[in-house]
Amino acid sequence: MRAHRDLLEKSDPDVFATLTGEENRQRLGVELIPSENYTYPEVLAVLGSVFTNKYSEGYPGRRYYGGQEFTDRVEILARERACQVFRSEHANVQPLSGSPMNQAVYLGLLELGDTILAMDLSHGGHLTHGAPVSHMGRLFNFVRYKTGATDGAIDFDAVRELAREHKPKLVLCGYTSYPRDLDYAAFKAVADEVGAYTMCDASHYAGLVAGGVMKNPMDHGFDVMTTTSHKSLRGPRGGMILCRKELAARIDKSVFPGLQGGPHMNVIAGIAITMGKALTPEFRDYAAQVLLNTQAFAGALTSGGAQLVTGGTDNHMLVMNTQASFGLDGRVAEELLDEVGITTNKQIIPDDPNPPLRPSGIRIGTPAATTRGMKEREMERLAGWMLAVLGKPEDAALRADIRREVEAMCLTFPVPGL
Ligand code: DSN
Repeated sequence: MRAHRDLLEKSDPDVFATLTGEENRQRLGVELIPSENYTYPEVLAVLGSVFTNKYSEGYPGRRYYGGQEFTDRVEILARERACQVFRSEHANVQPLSGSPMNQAVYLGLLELGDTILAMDLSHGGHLTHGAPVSHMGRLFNFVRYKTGATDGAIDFDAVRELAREHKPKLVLCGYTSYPRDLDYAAFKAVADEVGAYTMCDASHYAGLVAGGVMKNPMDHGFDVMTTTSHKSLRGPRGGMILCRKELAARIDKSVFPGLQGGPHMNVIAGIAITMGKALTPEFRDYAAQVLLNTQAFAGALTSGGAQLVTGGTDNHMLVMNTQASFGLDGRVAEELLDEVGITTNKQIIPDDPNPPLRPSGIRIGTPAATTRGMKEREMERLAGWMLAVLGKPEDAALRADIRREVEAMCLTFPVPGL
């Protein structure tokens, strides 16, 4: 690695400067975007390895190019380990990322124009769960369920009514901005009643499922679970589709040749490593600490007067209503926190009256900070700094002081791989 860096520094100092700049940003700031993490040094090693040189269209034992002895072996390792981690009968580890992963499921199991019942986007659903600006919103007919106004609970009588009325072919749960666990048995009962497939997009919290601290949709008879590999799982940027074996051929065909060409074998090697790590006791400890950290964060923020969507959290994230808490929209809050080295992201909240680029809230997540070894005490310090910054948006001197404190704390928690 050292030799590769030296070569880059000499041959392309402009790109090298962006790399070292980003390394410093990561080292000196706290990453609280709930979908981000610091991957394992071993994963960094295979991402920058000769696996990136290889075309491997097809699947192990059925490729369209020669020279597949080692790519076959590593893809089989990734698939077998993923099945073990999530107690699934089949795994496809080729999706290039989260959006094509979900698209491959819809296109593999449904006909164009079919109805999908999914979570309302402002209540936490993802773009690929039917946003009108996503191609999926044009190709399929999405009907949306919402979450309860105070505690965020899902009203399954209302979900069942929607299902009876619209007869979806797929009932989809999972989310990108919702701080609670899900009742998979209740979703499955609704889907069974109308003869629909069940699918969970667990991209955000799959690491907590793997670590045994959140429920696993595959334990509740779900047909399909999708997850990206780089969020709470700490892997490379990629996607996985887990499914029952009866659906395996349709899913595989939909990913390749239906939607994609050559898989990224360096990423698949990284997924194999990530799944191996997810099977260890250390990973269970990590997942448990992520939950302890979000709970400590939530407690400190609410006792300081902040308003959290649903009132708290069962997972790795918090959604703060910055408008109601501090009279600041999410964009301003994000920018103020950026100034002190605390990275969050602006976020729409349920039925947000404001537009997505100036929404009413921010998301806060603990997977990355937990990877650095931060615990409840650091979460409380971070919450205190956030309350101070957002409570006094006009105070630039305060932000300069807090930035120094954030940097000092960060230097005592090294980023893995740096
Ligand atoms: N961009 C991801 C997130 O931040 O939730 C989802 O794709």
